Amino acid sequence: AYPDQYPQSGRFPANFTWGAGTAAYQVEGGWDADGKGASIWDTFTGTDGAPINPGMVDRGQTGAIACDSYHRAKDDVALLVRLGLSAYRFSISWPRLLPNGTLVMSGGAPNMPGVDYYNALIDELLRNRITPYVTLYHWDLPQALLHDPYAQRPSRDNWRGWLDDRLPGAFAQYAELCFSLFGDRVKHWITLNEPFTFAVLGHSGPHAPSLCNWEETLGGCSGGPRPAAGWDVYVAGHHALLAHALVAKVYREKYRAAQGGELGVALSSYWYEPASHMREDVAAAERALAFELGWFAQPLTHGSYPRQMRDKLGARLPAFSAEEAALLAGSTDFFALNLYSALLVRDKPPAPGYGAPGGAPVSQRADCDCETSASAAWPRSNATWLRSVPWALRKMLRHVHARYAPAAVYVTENGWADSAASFREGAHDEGRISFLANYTAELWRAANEDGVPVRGYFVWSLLDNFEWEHGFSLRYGVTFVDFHSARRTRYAKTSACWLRALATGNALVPPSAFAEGLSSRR
Ligand code: GBH
Repeated sequence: AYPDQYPQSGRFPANFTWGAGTAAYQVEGGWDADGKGASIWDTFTGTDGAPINPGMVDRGQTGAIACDSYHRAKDDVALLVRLGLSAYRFSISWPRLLPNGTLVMSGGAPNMPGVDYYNALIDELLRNRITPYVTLYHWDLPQALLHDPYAQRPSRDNWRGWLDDRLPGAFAQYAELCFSLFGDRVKHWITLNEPFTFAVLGHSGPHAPSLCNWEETLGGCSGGPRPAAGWDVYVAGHHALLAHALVAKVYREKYRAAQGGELGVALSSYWYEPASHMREDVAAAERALAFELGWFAQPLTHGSYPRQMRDKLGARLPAFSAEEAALLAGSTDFFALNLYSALLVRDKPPAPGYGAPGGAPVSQRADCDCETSASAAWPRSNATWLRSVPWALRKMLRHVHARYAPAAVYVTENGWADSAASFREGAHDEGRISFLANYTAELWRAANEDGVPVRGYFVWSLLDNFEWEHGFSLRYGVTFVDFHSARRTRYAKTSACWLRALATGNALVPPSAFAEGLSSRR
């Protein structure tokens, strides 16, 4: 429900950006169309014929076709137009442009059909006055940059993906290619989507390449003096930061003057709320935030890791050289926040012998010395991790404003999961409307009452799509996609209609007002 104390009306600042988001692997399909190379997700899901990493993706589903957006980009733009949105956040598939990861390994030139695809998408958006917000990396690393035992074609030079210190250079080369190809029309770049997620879930969890698990299969990950999960995630995160820093340097030195664009990194984090007023729990909640948001936000702002991380991790946390620190500090032009939910935090001292040889195994989650939980009062979505905690958005925005003082903030993702696979046009996804209405009310308060310089908000997602390890079982779209139809037919959910009212009115839309509008139109 929409609480009584929420504003019943409220305009957003003029020129506020309302958008929706997707990511290449989640919607494009066309996994090997027209010269595209395999990504680590193609391999991980078994699309390229490699053995599937057992049990990783729900029901063995893959993004081989997904929403077929590779062939239906015009339909997607038409949806955005119908929604009255002024911006579209999508990502570029690195192996669609560079099938083998680098220019040299890809024969010295980008894959032209891939270039054509993104040119056509960008031009179609601009023709419809929709501003592209382009993510360069949303987790689909070229398989060629990762030597792994499951790949059909192991990489030539034993690349180690994000654990490889050559990766930042390879990424900067790919990013520069994108600037030179599309930067005349794209002015908003998100270099990386959620480095936390791909560093942690990709190197100790259920996301590709799940390298730690694979090395475990080969006998490399279990115990020993260097337990991989406790080191690799921080190495991967470090390389992600260095990759962004290199890209920012290239953009500023060679493209910014001519193209006039801006760069950001989309950072995800729960809001962490102390479970009590006890000093230990308050400190634990700050620590939890430092280990998720601060891990990336502080280097990007100040060129250093949070004190709480350095204190706890010692040698497990890589260090920045003075030069790297200088490149990183202030390397974003806007703060991009993916915010969904919150957790309650209690202090939890480490198990005896934690991290010592033979002691309890280290993990990124355990490193924080926190115990987290969700309140039973927070409504559940169909995703276990995602409950509706609207005030989490306002608290997080205030925190970002106070701690990092960015010139501009965009909420680059916020959304709700349902799972009903049977509904059609007009289906009433009340849960999503309630979630979005409450969160946008908190967004409004942050902008109007707290002075946070919020410039835009992107719903996740434009479409139901391939939800990573959950396959197609979780649906985040304001648009329903019929994955059984050959055309991947799209149907507007009721939330699409609500979103249209929000975006075109540039003002809050309480669910009750929306319901009245709906029934009076019938
Ligand atoms: C976004 O991440 C992604 O950018 C997007 O691709 C995806 O479709 C969308 O979420 C919906 O899931 O056990 O606590 O580690 C959101 C951030 C980070 C939230 C990983 C879930 C895993 C649960 N996600 N997290 S946890």
